[in-house]
Amino acid sequence: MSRILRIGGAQMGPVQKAESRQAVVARMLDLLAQASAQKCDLVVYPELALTTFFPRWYMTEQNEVDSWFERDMPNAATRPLFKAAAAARIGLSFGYAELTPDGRRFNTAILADRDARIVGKYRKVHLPGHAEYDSARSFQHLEKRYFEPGDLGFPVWRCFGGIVGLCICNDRRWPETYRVMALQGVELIVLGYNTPAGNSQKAEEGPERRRFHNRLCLQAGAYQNSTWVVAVAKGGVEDGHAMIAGSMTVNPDGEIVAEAKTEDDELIVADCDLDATLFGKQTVFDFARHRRIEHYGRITAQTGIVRPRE
Ligand code: CDT
Repeated sequence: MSRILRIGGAQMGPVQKAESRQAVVARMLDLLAQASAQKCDLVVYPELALTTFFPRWYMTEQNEVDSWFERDMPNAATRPLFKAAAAARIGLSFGYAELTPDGRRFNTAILADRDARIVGKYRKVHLPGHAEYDSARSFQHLEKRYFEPGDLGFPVWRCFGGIVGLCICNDRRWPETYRVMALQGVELIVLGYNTPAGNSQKAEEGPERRRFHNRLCLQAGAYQNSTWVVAVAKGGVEDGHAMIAGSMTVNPDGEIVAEAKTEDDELIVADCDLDATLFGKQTVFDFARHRRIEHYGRITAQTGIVRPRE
């Protein structure tokens, strides 16, 4: 049986601070309608899709912080999206800020099947940035202030006839992210991202270098783990802060097969043959034959660098 999934990467243009969840969901519904017209099986939206990228704003009032979080999923604002996806028989993935009943806060993404049932949840493990206001930076990135690191690891799920995993934004820069999922046989990794167009600590680093790093990580992650990767951005300028956009789908050979042309709401569509992951997994990246775990202990035994003694 063919395992070709048509996947829509639903890049979103900027979401301003003042934009309501309802207005954002209306845009997401429009992208879903485009995906449906193109017969997509799954549509993937960005990280923190429902709001602006609020971790760039320093906040001290917990009420204000919590206004960016969702207590339930689906909820009143997102229910129309789940309903429309179920009616169109299209799977969904998107990111949002999650506030749990016991008061924990995570940067979260969900995967829903064709009945719009949530079958997978992932909480971002690699939180970038800092926890306190940093006047040395040209702008803030306060994910370590507003979220705790994900506590669910890197699970994968049998869904859409294949094995699917999620990660979020900065996770894509870390080879461990892909490898832990690949060790569970992952065939498709979907992720959303909000990447600033500049480096707050290095003025000379602009959008071109940032787009290069984006492609470098996604293409290497796909190739080295023989998996499809669908990476979907929020782009454009949010309240004066530019982001790189550049959503793409990468095949298990590490080649880009679809790429966004704009920095706005834009659907990129690719047919992803999950069987195309098999060759790499059975040859160069046949983990069972070639991995040498006796030499990898440091990967889990230490976090920072330990240099040899002088
Ligand atoms: N949202 C998010 O994780 N952004 C980070 C910024 C870090 S800058 C290297 C990212 O990896 O794009």
